[in-house]
Amino acid sequence: MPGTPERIERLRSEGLAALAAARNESELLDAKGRYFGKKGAISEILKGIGALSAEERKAVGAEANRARAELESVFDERLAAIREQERISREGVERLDVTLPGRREAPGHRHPISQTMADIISVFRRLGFSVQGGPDVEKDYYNFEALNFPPEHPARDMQDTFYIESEAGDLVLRTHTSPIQIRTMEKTRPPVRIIAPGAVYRSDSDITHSPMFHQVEGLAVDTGITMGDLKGLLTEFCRMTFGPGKPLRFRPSYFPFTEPSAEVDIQCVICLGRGCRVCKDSGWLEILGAGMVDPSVFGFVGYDPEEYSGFAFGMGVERIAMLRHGISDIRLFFENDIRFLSQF
Ligand code: FA5
Repeated sequence: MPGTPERIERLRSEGLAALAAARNESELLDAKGRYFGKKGAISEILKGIGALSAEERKAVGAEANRARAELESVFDERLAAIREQERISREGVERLDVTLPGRREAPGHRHPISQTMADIISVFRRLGFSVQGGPDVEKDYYNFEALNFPPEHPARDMQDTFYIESEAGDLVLRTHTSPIQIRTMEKTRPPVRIIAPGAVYRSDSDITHSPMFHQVEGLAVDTGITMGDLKGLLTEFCRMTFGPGKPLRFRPSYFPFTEPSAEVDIQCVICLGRGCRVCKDSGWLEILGAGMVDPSVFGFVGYDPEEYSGFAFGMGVERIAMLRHGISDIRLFFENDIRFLSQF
């Protein structure tokens, strides 16, 4: 029978249907024989191709070869599936090769920042502090105003703020964890001893600054609290976190919500104080800001500054992790490179 593209198409689809319908190996071989085996209809067409005109020969040849290749590949798949089915019904089970090596699950672990955060929290828990939380999207009032940053105050520029569009125009991504000081004092009376860990956001990026990073805030308010208590606590924290003998220094500083204010630096672990690009040649890396709670902050929460005093601090978790592990670029923490993360 002459080969036309229409006939080849019909044989191709009949052949596919016969392969799909075959229930065992012999029905499969039968379908092959009829359609594309040595004496099958498509092979016959190819054999008779010499009788066609050059143009027809090309079209019919290409079509028939394509159909035969497709049928052969479906045949191979069906044959493998039918043989496996027959083997399973013969042996009753799927084959289990107990000599193959096992596939071990790679156990994960916590991210180095989460580990450092958990360690910081554990140190302060042991020192009698409880843990508080607060929202990442914060009201201007809590992030700035109640912390004694009046609107338009130049100190607001110390923190490169991400503003959130809102009707009242009063939302920001919190630039520090200090708003939790206000939220805590609004709902509790002294004595207060809390820490507040969490993510904070600033438009800031280089080897020691990340646009999203973590802080742990601390606040203690009671009668008779002094700067000596603050220094003692932070010195003990550093001893517990970095081990004894790690040089640290208190430096005078300024924050609108503490007076007096200080910053604490730890000797740079990368250069051991000699000066490098991580510590900007100073030999020190700043880990936290701190100070005695400014009496005007107590005014916002209704605490009597004549009766109570307190200290507060806010530490950078990434900086502490960098110092503990000798890491020279903060951005490594956020690149999710498993070769880096699996070292911790
Ligand atoms: C503050 O954020 C104050 N809220 C800290 C504070 C709390 C002072 C309570 C007084 C009382 P500062 O902007 O310096 O301060 O940030 C605190 C720490 O966060 C820094 O010492 C540093 O360790 C870390 N830090 C600041 N910016 C970044 C950043 N972009 N990336 C990573 N760490 C940062």
